[in-house]
Amino acid sequence: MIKLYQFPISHYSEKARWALAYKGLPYQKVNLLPGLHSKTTTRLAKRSSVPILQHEQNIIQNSSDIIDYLDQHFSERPLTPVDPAARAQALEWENYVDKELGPHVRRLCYFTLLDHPRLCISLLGHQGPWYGKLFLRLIFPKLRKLMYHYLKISPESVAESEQQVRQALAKLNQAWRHSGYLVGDQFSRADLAAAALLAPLCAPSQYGIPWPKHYPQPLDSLCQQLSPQLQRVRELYRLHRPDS
Ligand SMILES: N[C@@H](CCC(=O)N[C@@H](CS)C(=O)NCC(=O)O)C(=O)O
Repeated sequence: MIKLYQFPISHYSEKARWALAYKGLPYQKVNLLPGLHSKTTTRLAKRSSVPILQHEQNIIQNSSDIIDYLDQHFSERPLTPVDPAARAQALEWENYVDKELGPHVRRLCYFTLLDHPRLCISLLGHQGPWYGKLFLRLIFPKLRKLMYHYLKISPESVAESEQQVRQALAKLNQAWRHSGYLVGDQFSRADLAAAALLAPLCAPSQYGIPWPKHYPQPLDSLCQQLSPQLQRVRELYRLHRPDS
């Protein structure tokens, strides 16, 4: 049985969920609670981050390593192109969005969410342990401070992140214009990574989180403004993201 240690809210976890769903692989989700997760994750792997995949004796941490592993062990519906040049291109896109997009989307979201404890707790504690939301309520002021520190949230960094997300969206949309896919004319891990890491800005239902109808401000305005540039993300979800 495959197990995925994850946070339902995490967009890097969503990369792994999407890869598993795309391949039609059954798996068990182990939903950890942010703040208490590192007890479990550091017992399993080197770093504290999720996602972590457990399969037979193997433990794989890091979303791109998880996609590598799944393609190596479950070759049907590959996400990594076979042609070496296309493969290199897909990995380059994935590395770009992992490093230059994911952290900025996350910072923009938490900048708003951390000012709205009820909503934030309902997302962070979604489908976690029974005591999760109570625990998060009790530690929220401390958690908020820690997350501000961990995500390096400040007015300057938030402005910079908005700029980075706009730039990345322009670059992705330029590339998507040719065939609708980042590499050749087929869906690959490049599209999966870009769409999963942008998903919190357009709240697709397949992500599996009870998104609010509208985010509080200023995140809602930003999402409204970016909505036309997120069109391909919504399409990729519709075309290639099965429910899981
Ligand atoms: N490069 C990693 C990034 C994973 C990551 O940043 N995970 C966050 C959640 S979105 C996390 O686990 N943060 C808590 C921690 O690092 O302890 C990947 O692709 O898996």
